[in-house]
Amino acid sequence: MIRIVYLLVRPESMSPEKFAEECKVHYDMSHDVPALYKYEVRLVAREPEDTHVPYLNVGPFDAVAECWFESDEKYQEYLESSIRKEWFEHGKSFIGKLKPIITRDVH
Ligand code: 3ML
Repeated sequence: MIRIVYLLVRPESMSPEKFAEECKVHYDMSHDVPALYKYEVRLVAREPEDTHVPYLNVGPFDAVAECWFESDEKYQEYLESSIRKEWFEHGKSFIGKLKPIITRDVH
């Protein structure tokens, strides 16, 4: 499984409420994107700093998302799809900045 995590920052001019609404629209749209096995987007609710190990300050960001793909072939199919391109157009309308992180299994 290919899994890509994203940190999302809302545009400076957009309210948190509008950003939350657009995240929901983006989540609903994800169901029509071919070869995307799963998409999740979650709003940042709190960022506790009282960690048991030294705190890493990252951000600020407003949401965390993840895309799952079953294989490299499916990922290619996703990239080539016109519905995926429309989805990204919607992304451009509410994502101010994006930090992608391609993750891999521990073993
Ligand atoms: C890549 C993506 C990260 C995310 O949250 O949504 C997708 C598509 C997009 O950026 O519009």
